[in-house]
Amino acid sequence: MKGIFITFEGPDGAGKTTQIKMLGQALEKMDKIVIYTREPGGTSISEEIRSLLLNPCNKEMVDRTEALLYAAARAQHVEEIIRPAIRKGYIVLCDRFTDSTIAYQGFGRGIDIDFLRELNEMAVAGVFPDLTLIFDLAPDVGIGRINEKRVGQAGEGKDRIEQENMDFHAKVRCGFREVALSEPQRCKVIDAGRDKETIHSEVIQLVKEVLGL
Ligand code: Z5A
Repeated sequence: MKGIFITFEGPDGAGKTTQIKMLGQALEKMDKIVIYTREPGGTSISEEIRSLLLNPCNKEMVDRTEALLYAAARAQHVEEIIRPAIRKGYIVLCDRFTDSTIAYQGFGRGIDIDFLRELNEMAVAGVFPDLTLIFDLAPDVGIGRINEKRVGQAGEGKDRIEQENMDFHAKVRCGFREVALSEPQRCKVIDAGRDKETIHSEVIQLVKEVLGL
């Protein structure tokens, strides 16, 4: 039996991680096997690449290096975690995937979108999400949530991408909206400015449709 692959996308602080946990718990109560993973990351090689990408000391990283590193982390993640889990019939919940590359490196950094699409295709080698939930939120609200979350987390400052200015984050939000418009079958936009439970109800509804429940 083929599994289901669901990706969670959106600007920083949109509440993806929160909703993945809530959805995962609900699915586990239905006796589904759930794999939780994230990008960049999910494997030891990809987590090492993540450290390079998010380390605020790496200020000299050029945009092409950044794009290629996200793709390299993705290729490893797909082969080690995502493809095998789908083959086993599991439900894979992935915090960020290819659309983040289009939104951040394409719309945010200005790298050619067609080039990034080809790069994504090479990285995923045929593994595409069945459903993508795009959490839409004004960047100042998202960054505000992250700042609040950081209070009390000793030693954790903003990462390299979070340190970008509001103009960058606004472009990223537009990027996600464009992705959603270009692939309405796969991508569902969720208003992430509402309370967690209301968002969770919408998420469950959309996921049940994909699962045929
Ligand atoms: N990136 C890229 O540029 N290109 C790529 O191809 C890929 C990624 C794959 C990964 O960072 C970074 O890499 C990311 C994009 C870039 N940018 N940055 N930085 P990450 O994985 O560390 O961070 P993230 O994915 O942006 O996650 P996040 O910032 O932690 O946000 P989140 O997961 O969407 O939100 P959350 O942790 O669930 O919630 C944040 C806070 O808000 C928390 O305190 C919650 O309790 C609270 N929250 C959640 N929902 C609500 C609601 N509904 N109301 C009020 N408060 C809420």
